[in-house]
Amino acid sequence: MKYPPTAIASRFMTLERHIEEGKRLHPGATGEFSRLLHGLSLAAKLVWREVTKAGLVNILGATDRTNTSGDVVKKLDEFADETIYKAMDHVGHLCVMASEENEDLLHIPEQYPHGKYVLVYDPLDGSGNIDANVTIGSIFSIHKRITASGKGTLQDVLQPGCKQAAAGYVLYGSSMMFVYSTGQGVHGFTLDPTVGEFLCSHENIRIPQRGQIYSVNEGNFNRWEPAMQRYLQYLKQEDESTSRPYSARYIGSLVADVHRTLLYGGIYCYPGDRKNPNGKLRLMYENNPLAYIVEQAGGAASNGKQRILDIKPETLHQRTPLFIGSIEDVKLAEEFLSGKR
Ligand code: AHM
Ligand code: MG
Repeated sequence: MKYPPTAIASRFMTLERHIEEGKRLHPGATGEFSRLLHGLSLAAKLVWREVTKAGLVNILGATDRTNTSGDVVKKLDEFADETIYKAMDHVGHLCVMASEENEDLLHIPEQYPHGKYVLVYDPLDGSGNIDANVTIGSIFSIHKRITASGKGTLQDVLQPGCKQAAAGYVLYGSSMMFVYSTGQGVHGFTLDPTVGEFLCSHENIRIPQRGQIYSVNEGNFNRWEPAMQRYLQYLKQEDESTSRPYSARYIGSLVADVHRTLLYGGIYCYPGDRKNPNGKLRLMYENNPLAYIVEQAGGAASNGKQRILDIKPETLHQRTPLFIGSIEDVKLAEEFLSGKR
């Protein structure tokens, strides 16, 4: 044989194959979980198709506009919301869904079978950036249901992040990426648009123990509590022995900011402030799935006092502060916020 099999395998590891191989690590796996991930990757491609057209067609307008074919034009975030729901509602393995775009639970239509998993998603995070062609993303979280059968309930959805069975995000950037974890490390796939396949580009991502980048909306500085202000000032002080000052990077698209943090290390913060004591980001749709990913890569995620994944959610759209990234950076932030430094 001309090429050794392992070389070919690592070059052409598709997302589909990766999911299938992962299934073998779980002897009792029925394949339902794999089909969920396939469904999500298809939904992601459908969203990406519209995202890439965003500058070409009049898709950014109000929902009541009509496009040249006479279809009602949807905003991209509403399109993404509906696309993910419709790609997943008939798969047969979900009992209920919840989306950041919807106040209430999204039930599975009666005519389709109900399964044992719950899907929670943020269809298009950072959508405020669409008009400027800045990277945006989708985030997803999968839990196993708690109730026995039939329609899923709020109880199935409101589980702490540590109970997630899988989580991931999709990045619509200069290329499109699908990053996911089922509790066996974090793996990143880049779409090859010429063949329509996600190919493994980032096997087993590990976040550096400590970084030199902080990412926060510093425009809110004067609203922060003094401890948070002191922490930021510390990061900006010059001290070669602790590699300070840190560099500042803030895209304002959570998925993109967290993705960079995952690869380069450092910390992303969305703290509480005088106006919004719990910050802006939502526990179920944003913080939990990203915390799961970053922990799986060897990092940490905290609300400043407590591990994000340990928080018991009380409501669907609850917000929490978020400090996420390299383990040492998150620990340092916690020390400042608890007044230990
Ligand atoms: P969204 O879900 O409505 O898009 O809001 C979340 C976004 C995140 O992507 C981003 O990190 C954050 O809001 C930016 O907020 P701010 O503009 O306050 O810095
Ligand atoms: Mg969001």
